[in-house]
Amino acid sequence: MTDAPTKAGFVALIGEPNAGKSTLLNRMVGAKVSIVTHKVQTTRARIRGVAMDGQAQLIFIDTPGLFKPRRRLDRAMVAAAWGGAADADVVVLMIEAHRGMSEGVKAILANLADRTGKTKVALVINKIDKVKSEGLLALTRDMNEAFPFAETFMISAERGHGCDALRAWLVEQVPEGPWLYPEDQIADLPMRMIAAEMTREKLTLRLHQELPYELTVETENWEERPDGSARIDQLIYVARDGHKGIVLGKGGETIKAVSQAARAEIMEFVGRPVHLFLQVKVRPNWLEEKERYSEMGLDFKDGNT
Ligand SMILES: Nc1nc2c(ncn2[C@@H]2O[C@H](COP(=O)(O)OP(=O)(O)OP(=O)(O)O)[C@@H](O)[C@H]2O)c(=O)[nH]1
Ligand SMILES: [Mg+2]
Repeated sequence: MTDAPTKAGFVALIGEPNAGKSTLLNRMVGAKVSIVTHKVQTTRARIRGVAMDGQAQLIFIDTPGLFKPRRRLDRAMVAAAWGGAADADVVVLMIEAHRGMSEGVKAILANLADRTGKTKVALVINKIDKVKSEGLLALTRDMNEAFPFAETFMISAERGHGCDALRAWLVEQVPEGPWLYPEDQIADLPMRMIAAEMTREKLTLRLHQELPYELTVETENWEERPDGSARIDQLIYVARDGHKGIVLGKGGETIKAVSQAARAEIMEFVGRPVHLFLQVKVRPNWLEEKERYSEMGLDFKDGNT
């Protein structure tokens, strides 16, 4: 085994919002590096997670969901998703078993050949735990008639079914070559950004409707203390006055619960005590500010990609 040559390559995960891309990335990496919620448009930027499999290193690129962009943030997210696909050695298109060939999936298929060129694309039908198996054959056939997928997998990213077969196939696809990340590195996002994402996940889980979309979280300050703990200050930007009150909650109870949940998760990730301080700021124009985008790792541009 150790005599086998090393391999390394990039696997881009694309699909509609909520398909389960981040769930699959976390499963492959074996740790939570990308946030997951039941809401659409959770992932905003390209997030890389590194998975080791014997002598092979698979670098999974999680991308924001592909959908019809309307606003600037939408456009930046969709551009980041297609950009991730363009950079990869293998592309994985994830669809949801119970939703099948939706309008959104058809829209992705229409662009897939142009965007992926000669790169191999695998079809991954996710959430098979939600459906009876009979329908899956017809879905597989229809999808493969619409696009020449290199392979089709049926999985449950959440429960793990089918994930080993997918991983083994991906290992076969990536080229021989030196590893691109140290063996023990699992993500290439800076810690301050992962910590901000964890807080954004807790906010998204607690807040309703459009609000999660209208806020962003940034780590302002990260201070290592002599006692081995870390003090982390984060800013939550909201676009409207009224949103600040909602984020704080009655008597500050919402922000308190968010802070506790985020702190616990950040602490588990960094493996030492964390003191987390959250502050909410109203910034009506943050969705149009270049700096907010660079903090999220997105390009600030107005193209119609
Ligand atoms: N039942 C079931 N639910 C799943 C499965 N995989 C993911 N989910 C759920 O689907 C929802 C969306 O998962 P995400 O991983 O955030 O989806 P995503 O594709 O990254 O979504 P965006 O970041 O918004 O594009 C979450 O509630 C997951 O728990 C699965 O195999 N079965
Ligand atoms: Mg995601």
